[in-house]
Amino acid sequence: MANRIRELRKQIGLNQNALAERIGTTSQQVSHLETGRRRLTQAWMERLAAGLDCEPAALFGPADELPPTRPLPPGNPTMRTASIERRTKETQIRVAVNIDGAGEFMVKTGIGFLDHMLEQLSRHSLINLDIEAKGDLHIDYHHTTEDTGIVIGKAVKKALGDLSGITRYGSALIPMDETLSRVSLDISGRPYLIWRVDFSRPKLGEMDTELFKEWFQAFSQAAEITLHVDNLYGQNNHHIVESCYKGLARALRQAVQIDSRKTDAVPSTKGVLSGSL
Ligand SMILES: [Mn+2]
Repeated sequence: MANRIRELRKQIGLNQNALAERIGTTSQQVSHLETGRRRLTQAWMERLAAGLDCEPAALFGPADELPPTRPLPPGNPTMRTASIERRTKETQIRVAVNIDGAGEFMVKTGIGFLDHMLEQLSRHSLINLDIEAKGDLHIDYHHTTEDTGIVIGKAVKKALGDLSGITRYGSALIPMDETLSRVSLDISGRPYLIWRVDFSRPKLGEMDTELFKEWFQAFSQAAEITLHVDNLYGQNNHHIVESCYKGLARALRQAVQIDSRKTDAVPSTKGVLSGSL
């Protein structure tokens, strides 16, 4: 059955890019959803309905029963979304995030293990994450790993805007079998990484284990987050790094949450989050 996404989108005067921005995905995904190349799951229907300002059921049905719609104001008043594209000689990366998502992801970096980690990040933070990266993998995985950290960090920062209403702090203790890791963070505007994680093997899959610190460093700098990552104990290198990504996800989920007791204020006695202490 054909859907009416395109029709509804045109009715409120949005192009594919604008709708993509609004729901935290790429225009290519919107195109796939419109043509049916991408399956319209319940979660996608809810995102699209929010972006199109209609009920999910309105995405289907005969054209003559279109519900009345009103033009939307620019930007999205309900969801914190952003997309960023970054091109260098080493990498080309597109990222879209929706902070108020459901942990849906479309991750393609060309590095299998990194995809696995970024999928965990999305799934456990509930931040929707679409990422497409093309990097100079024929050299090594360094640039692609670091640059995905930069672009995801930038997208998260952009989507969070002026930080008003956020909980700001988050922390998580994540066990995986024999491993336990702790992640604490402050969405402070002050980038800082403490990384106390050691690996006993140089590689996981095709990936150098030393690159994980590079990713966390890049992310914390670009997102302007103070981030402390400690592996308290553990033996299995896959568990060690995965527990760090899951910890980041869980801590972020807490910290980006709108604090219902103080929804409109920036959580700082300075009235602004950035720069000096
Ligand atoms: Mn795993």
